[in-house]
Amino acid sequence: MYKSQSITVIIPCLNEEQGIERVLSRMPEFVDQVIVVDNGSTDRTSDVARGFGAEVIREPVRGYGRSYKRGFASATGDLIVTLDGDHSYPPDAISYLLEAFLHLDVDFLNASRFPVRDRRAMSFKHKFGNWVLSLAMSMLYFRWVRDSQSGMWVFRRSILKDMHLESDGMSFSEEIKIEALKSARVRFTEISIMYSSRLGEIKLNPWRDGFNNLFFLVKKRFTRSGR
Ligand SMILES: Nc1nc2c(ncn2[C@@H]2O[C@H](COP(=O)(O)OP(=O)(O)OP(=O)(O)O)[C@@H](O)[C@H]2O)c(=O)[nH]1
Ligand SMILES: [Mg+2]
Repeated sequence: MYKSQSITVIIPCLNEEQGIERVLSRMPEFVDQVIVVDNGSTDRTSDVARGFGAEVIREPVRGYGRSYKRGFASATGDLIVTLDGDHSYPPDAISYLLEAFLHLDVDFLNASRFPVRDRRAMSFKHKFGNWVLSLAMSMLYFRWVRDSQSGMWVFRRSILKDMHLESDGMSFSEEIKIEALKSARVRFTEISIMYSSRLGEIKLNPWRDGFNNLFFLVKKRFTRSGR
């Protein structure tokens, strides 16, 4: 519990035995439920997560978005906090984000990785790609979004029932922000966190995922569900 709100943390993982150990060892004690959604990892991710007392959910179908939707269905907290299993997002920032969330009285808080302080954490190519995708989202939805691709968010679980989340892949991260931004009832804001280099092997394919995300953004904006 954090200031009378129960907290669920959800972490999607695909072969993150190294990262998940570091993330879970730093999980604050006030977190009530930790869910690790594993999509068929072939390493010790699930065993490590269970060893730390996390609920491990196996989702047979691959995909970042798919695993989040599976995790949401099992979440019980008033507030949901998300982050990657690769230890690039800081578990130490959870209390800072919750404090900001309650203080700013919002419904969806996006943890922005920008400005990137650790030079090793993100290549120029990734920074540029992120900038293009955030600019595209800002222009399409008439709202300045600094980090449309961040994987760390805090939101009220109750807002999920009005969201139309279709993406099963990496575009899920921008889709959930679009759904939050679009709703007049959801107060959305962003604050900056410290982002660092991932542990373990890279899963992202920058060109493929970058173009897919751009295409998804435009498609969602100009089809019925995106407006
Ligand atoms: N369950 C599940 N998790 C996934 C899948 N793909 C990626 N992930 C996890 O989702 C998180 C984000 O993926 P990353 O590969 O770190 O993507 P990224 O943060 O954009 O890229 P990096 O800069 O390489 O860290 C990590 O915890 C991955 O293990 C998937 O298909 N299923
Ligand atoms: Mg990552």
